[in-house]
Amino acid sequence: MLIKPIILRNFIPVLDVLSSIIREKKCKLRNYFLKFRKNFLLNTNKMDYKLRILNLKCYLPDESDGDEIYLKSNGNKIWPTDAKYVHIEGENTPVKVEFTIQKGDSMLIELWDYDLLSANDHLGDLTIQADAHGSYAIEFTKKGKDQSKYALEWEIG
Ligand SMILES: [Ca+2]
Ligand SMILES: [Ca+2]
Repeated sequence: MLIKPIILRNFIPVLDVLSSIIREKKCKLRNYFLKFRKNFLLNTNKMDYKLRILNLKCYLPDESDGDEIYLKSNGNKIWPTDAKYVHIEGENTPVKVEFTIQKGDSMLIELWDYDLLSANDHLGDLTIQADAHGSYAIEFTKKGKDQSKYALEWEIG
């Protein structure tokens, strides 16, 4: 009859170790769950928007015989896609480029004039802010002392 308590007593440290392992695993599981929940919430708050750049409006070109215009974003040329530039003299020019943009994100658009004999002119910048669906038009903020006046029209859907 004495054997039983002795065996049981020897088991106690084993049980302690087991219970601490279980506690630790539970903690890891809980952390994993919390991390998953956080990522899930982050992902559901993100939303893809479709950005369509519609038109480039020129009210006044920089050069008297018109500008050789192209658009850049993040260091890359985004328009025109099939030529070096588009010759613009003061008109409404369809741009028709599309991007996927996430809600809340912004995109800086640079307006450039190509020059054959000198460095290209950075005519202006504007920021597209993807906050809500709708149609927008903003004038480029000028970078230099040129006389140009351009605006961009886009749509977020
Ligand atoms: Ca120029
Ligand atoms: Ca030029």
